[in-house]
Order: sequence, then C-alpha cells, then structure tokens
Amino acid sequence: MVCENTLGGYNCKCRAGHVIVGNICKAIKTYSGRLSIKNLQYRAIYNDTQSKEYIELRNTLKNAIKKLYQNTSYGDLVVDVLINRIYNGSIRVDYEVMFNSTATNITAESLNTELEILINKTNGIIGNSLVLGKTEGGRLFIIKDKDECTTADPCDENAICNNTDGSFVCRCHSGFSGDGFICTDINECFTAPCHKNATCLNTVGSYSCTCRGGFRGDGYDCGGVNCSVLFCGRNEVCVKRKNLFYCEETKDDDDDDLSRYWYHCSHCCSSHCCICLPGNCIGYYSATK
Ligand SMILES: [Ca+2]
Repeated sequence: MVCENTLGGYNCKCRAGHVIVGNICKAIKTYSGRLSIKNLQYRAIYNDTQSKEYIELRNTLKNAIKKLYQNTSYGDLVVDVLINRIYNGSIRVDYEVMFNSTATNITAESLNTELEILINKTNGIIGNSLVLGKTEGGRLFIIKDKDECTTADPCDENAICNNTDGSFVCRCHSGFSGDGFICTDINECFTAPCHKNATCLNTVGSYSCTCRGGFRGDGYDCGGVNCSVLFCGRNEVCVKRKNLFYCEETKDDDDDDLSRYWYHCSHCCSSHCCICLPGNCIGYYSATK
C-alpha cells in the first residue's frame, strides 16, 4: 500500500496490479474488455458521472458483466469488475475485470473462448435483458490483456516494466535493488570492487574507480608511477610491467633471474650490488651480481 501525506490527513492506495480487499492490497490479474449494448441509448445525463442515472447504469452494467465472468471456469476467482467508461454507440462500455492472482491458467485467449460459448448460449444477452451488439471485428465480445506498462507507470523510475498476460513485472535496473516498485541505489563501494590502490565513488545506479595519486590505470588495475609509491612488503619485489610498477611476491626459484627485479633497498647506491633507477635514486635497485 502506498500512502501520501495530505493537508490534515493522508491518502492510501494500492500499487498497480493490486486491489484493496478488506484492508489488504491483493495481487490481481487484470483484463480489459469492451462491449456494446444494442438496446440502450446513450443519454446526455450520462456525461455527468455523479448523476443518479449514470450511477444506476454503471451498477447495472457492472453486475451483468461480473455475473458473466462468474459463470466461466475462473468464476470463483473474480475479484471485481470496474467500469471505466460509458459512451455513445448505442452505448459502449470499457471495463476491466480483475481476478485473483492465483488464477494461473487464465489468459485473454482462454477468456475469449469461454465467453463466446457462454454468450452463444444466451443468444447475446447478458444480465437481465442487455443485448450485446457487435464491436471490433464484428465480434460480440472482446477481452484483451491490460498493458499496465503503457496505461500507467506502475514501476519505480529506476525499474523496467514488462507487460505479461493478465499482469506485469517490474524489475530494478542494474545498480539498484528492490522489488521493482521501490528501487534503491546499491552502494557497490561496500564490496570493494576497485583496485586496492584506487578510490571508489558510489554514484546513483553505478560507481567509479579512480587510481590514487602516484598510480595509473583503469581503477581496476592501478600500477605505481614508480617503486617508491608502492611500499612493497618484506617478501615482495617491485616489478615493472607496461611502464608501471607493481609489488610481487618473491619466489625462491626466481632468484637466479635477478635482473628483472627492482629490490627494496635501504642503502641506495652505496653498496656493490646497487643500481638505481635511471636518474632517480629512490630506494630501490636492481640486484645484479
Ligand atoms: Ca498485462
């Protein structure tokens, strides 16, 4: 249920695809129907939807249509019929019929098939004496799935709406979590998606990784611009890859190939085995014998 505060009170209504039964919003399947009643004439008074005449007609139509659906094999699952519009021709009626969402086998096609048989049996009469006229395609009865995704905007603004036969599904965009009706941004930075030498910035629906000062890369792989920014550990060496520097664990069996390592050094350029980085003696050296 969605409630909004108003001046001196509040309004609550069910989300699309739900209808209030008692005090609870229940999930429903909804179909849109249109029919024409031959033996009724449209009257100007019907323009006033608050008029006694309009309300009487609306209730008559609602009861007749509801009864018709209650006679189908899904009859026990009919929740309600809603008259949306009554207009000229003789009179035409646009309505919605709602079923309990447990009506899993129901489709627009199965309803059309059942209703055609029922209406043939009653010679096109519904309710007490309402005679159906032809509508689109020369048919007495048309029922379609209601496309909730185009007739309303049922999902969160950060969700995609997929219409289904009788219902619809809301799904949050990637980067958001929720039930599709309410989607909240996921803070991806909590899961540390970036390189350890990058900073993570959460954004609405996404995030970005940026290498920290002294490092370069795409944020998922950040190499040092030199060895001094790395602070390699005791058992690590500073290794150059594609013009950037990384700490790598020393491997005993690699010790012979010392020329490719830049070793950590506390006595830079002062001993027999020291060769500094070209032009920049920063405490690392290539160990050569
Ligand atoms: Ca639908």
